[in-house]
Amino acid sequence: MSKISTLQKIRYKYYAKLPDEISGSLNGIGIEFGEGSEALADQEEIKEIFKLTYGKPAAHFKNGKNAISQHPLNAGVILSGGQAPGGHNVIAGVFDGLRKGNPESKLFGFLGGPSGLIENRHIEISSELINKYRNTGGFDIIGSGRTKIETPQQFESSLETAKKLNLDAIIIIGGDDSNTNAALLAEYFLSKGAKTQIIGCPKTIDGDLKNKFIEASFGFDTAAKTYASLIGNIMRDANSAKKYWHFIKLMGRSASHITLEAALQTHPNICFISEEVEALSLSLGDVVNAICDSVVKRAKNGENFGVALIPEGLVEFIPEIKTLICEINDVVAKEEEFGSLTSAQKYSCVSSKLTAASKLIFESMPQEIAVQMLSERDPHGNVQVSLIETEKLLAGMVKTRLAALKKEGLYEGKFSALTHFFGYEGRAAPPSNFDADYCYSLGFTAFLLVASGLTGYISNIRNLNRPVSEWKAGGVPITMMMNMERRRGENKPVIRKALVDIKGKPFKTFASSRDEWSKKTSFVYPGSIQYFGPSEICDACTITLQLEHEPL
Ligand code: FBP
Repeated sequence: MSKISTLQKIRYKYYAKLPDEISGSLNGIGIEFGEGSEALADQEEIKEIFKLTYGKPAAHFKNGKNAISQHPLNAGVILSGGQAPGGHNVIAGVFDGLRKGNPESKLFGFLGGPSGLIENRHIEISSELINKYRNTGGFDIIGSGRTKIETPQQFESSLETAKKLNLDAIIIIGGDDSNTNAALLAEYFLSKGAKTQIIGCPKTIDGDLKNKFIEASFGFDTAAKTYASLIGNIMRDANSAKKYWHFIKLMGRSASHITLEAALQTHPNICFISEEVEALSLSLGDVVNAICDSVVKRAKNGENFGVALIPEGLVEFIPEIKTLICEINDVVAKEEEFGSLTSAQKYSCVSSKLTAASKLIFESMPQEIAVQMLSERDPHGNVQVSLIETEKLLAGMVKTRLAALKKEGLYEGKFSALTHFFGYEGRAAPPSNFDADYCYSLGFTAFLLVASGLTGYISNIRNLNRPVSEWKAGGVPITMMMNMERRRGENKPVIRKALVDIKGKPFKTFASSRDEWSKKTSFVYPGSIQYFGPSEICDACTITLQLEHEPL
């Protein structure tokens, strides 16, 4: 029996589309440059760090005089960080571009993320290999990893690998932190007189690598649609059985873009957007009360069921918990042996060193959740919010509060909660047509940037709410998206993360309906992603992207 699903076999044959301006002969593709660029903020400090790559102009490819080198090139590719649907198509786009430029060109894939470059673990990508991965989800063709290239030794080893493989370019497919790393590597290689150019590609399901230059990170479309489909199924079950409240936590790290998109698609009874929670300085008690309010009102209508969406980063945005997390970070950083302590020892060590206010919150949490807050930070210093079971914390607190309301005669319903966490269900899903085309275009554009001799740029496709034929391809200097931020006690240049803009159209659209949704069952069931059929269901982009393109 074949190990390949029928869908996968058929999807191999999907012909990923390119924007018209870059789909013809390479001889007919010209490049146009804008004016010199500036960083988003802290320009002087960033200029000082990126002496050789700072200030370059954004580039745009269009029909015109040939600007694309067609010499044989050797390139390497790295998948960095969490999986996002479409990564294989980025590699396919780079591969096809290289081969279109010159059949002698070679593409190497570094294994297991950036550590593959540092340790020179690689494979050569052949057309037989890439054909097995076209339009598929996952990063399994070469694997991914979260190693950050940061020590002088790691930079040197990366350079050694690039020299050994005689690399003209390395394409780094990653999120904000990985693309920051790409910019640092580009600067380092230039400073060493190395020929290897570095180009980034914007990846992350979280949707937080976007700004006025990057309209969306790839993978967001497929992942958000996958979660919306699952949430819709749960809603339909809830509306059939009419006996459970479902608390659904959704991936997305700090940003609530995924949760917001899922809410726009499915109309839940309750949905928190972390960025608003922070702006309004809501306490954990306020969050619990907001849920109870909906439960009580719906119970009065005889509807003892509902769905609440919770972004995974929520706890970081509740001011009192944010302070607690900062204090925990300080304790963990100062305790050298912290990693080797047992969970119980970690708990009492932290608890004994917190301020009175934080200690009160820490100790009032169920111990298993408090311990989740102590888990190791990721290599970029981020709290691993996916490991904190906020959905269980809230379901438990709501239950306790409702029991108190019942005693006071303010609530008469029945409350039974089920909890879910959706993240891994969507990160490696077969890419939607949007992501299949977008990723292929990003990869092909990365090749064009390499063949145009650029370094320290991120591949950039715009006009994404339009048909693919009208998309615009180009590149933006990574430093243009940077500012200085405090990371692990030091000021560092980083790409500014895009959180949900609570003045933006997607949030406002959600906010204008949520009161009604909280009382009245208004669920929408989007169903699963469609790959074949009418264009309005197969090719539509996310509601977020559509709304972001509309005037305010
Ligand atoms: P990236 O930022 O690397 O794209 O990862 C996204 C993400 O899926 C987050 O939503 C989530 O918090 C995190 O990865 C979980 O990562 P891991 O599986 O490595 O713990």
